[in-house]
Amino acid sequence: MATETLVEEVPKPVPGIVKPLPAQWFTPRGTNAEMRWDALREADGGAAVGRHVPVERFFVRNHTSTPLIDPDSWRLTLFGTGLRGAPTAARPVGFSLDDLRALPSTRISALIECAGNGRSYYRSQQGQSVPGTPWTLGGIGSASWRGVRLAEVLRAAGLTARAVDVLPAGLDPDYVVDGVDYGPVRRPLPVGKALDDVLLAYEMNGAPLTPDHGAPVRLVVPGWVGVASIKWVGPVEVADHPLHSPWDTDFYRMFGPDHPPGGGAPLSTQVVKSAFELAAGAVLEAGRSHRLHGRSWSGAGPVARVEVSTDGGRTWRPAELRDEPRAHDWTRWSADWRPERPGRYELRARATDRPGRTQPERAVFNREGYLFGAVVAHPVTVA
Ligand SMILES: Nc1nc2c(c(=O)[nH]1)N[C@H]1C(S)=C(S)[C@@H](COP(=O)(O)O)O[C@H]1N2
Ligand SMILES: [Mo]
Repeated sequence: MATETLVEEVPKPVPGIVKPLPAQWFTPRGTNAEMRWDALREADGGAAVGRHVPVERFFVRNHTSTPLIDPDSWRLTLFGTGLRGAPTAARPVGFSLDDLRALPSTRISALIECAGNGRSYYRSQQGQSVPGTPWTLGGIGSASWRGVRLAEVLRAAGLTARAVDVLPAGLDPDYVVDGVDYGPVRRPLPVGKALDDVLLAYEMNGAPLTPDHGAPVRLVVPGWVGVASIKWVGPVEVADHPLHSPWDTDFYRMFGPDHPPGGGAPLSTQVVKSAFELAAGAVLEAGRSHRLHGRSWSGAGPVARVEVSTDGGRTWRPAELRDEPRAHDWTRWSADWRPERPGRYELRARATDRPGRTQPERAVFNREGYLFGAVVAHPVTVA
């Protein structure tokens, strides 16, 4: 009947993600939703998104699906040989959400960026085919996070000097591929990083975490690949010996001819990247001045400088930095461009971080297509 047709539900673009995913903000990618960079800046100089990406526009990377967890019965449970008395998983040290909120809180600004962000450019720029989610550059977002330092909770749980690894596990469904059950998403963190700057976050941009981003509590591991920032964290093993999971042995390491036999070290620090707040293939008017906007970031430290090329990489000029560069967050920048002649152009942005790492012309191939940090060619048409 006609009326039924009218109320027919539009299928959700990504099953397993709870929040709406409007097409003007997101590109669906399997179980994930990529942020559209052109959505950070409305057309014709309209309102821009600030340094932090609003929660409703933040990218989502789910191995399976977003679980709905009751915050009242939820517990963070710590156990293992790295804690005093070596509590077992069956009799762990438990913290409720109220317990965590009663501990001193900390607020940080930090990026979450998928290790596979930019993966599609291995194929489109380097002719190398890699499996996995074909992200462009939108597998990233910056937010303000509030929570309690993991260090605080580890100490309260009886951390000993012999602890070496911490293994937080998610409460989302087990990750199953081709009939192999890898168990819940979990990944070891060396105790040094765990004690340094890792947060158990319960707020994102000033509001309680939403289901898709890890409610009620997630890890935020500044500067590291996104998979370290375990969402929906529940059990945390703390051990006096190295811990492993498929996420540090099979996944999230570099394999291939340019890497050690058996694979490189588990991925940690993110590489330097840059992106324009512009759609690929955007059309710009000839004979007038345009202000190009973008953002650059690095897992290793603040951005030191950004250069922009509008002639396919032949000449470069400095972009104007619009933020005070900070570690673990992006720096916004702009550059003016007045293209006189219609035609196709390639824009490029190239950042250097304070430790001195500059985006290269090519990224080193690895079988899974992680850490694509090379300069990205951004096609536009001038008409
Ligand atoms: N429990 C759990 N934690 C997880 C994941 C997951 O699938 N399950 N995905 C990880 C990956 S690969 C990334 S990039 C980030 C994405 O965080 P976001 O969805 O809040 O953007 O969460 C990480 N934490
Ligand atoms: Mo990721």
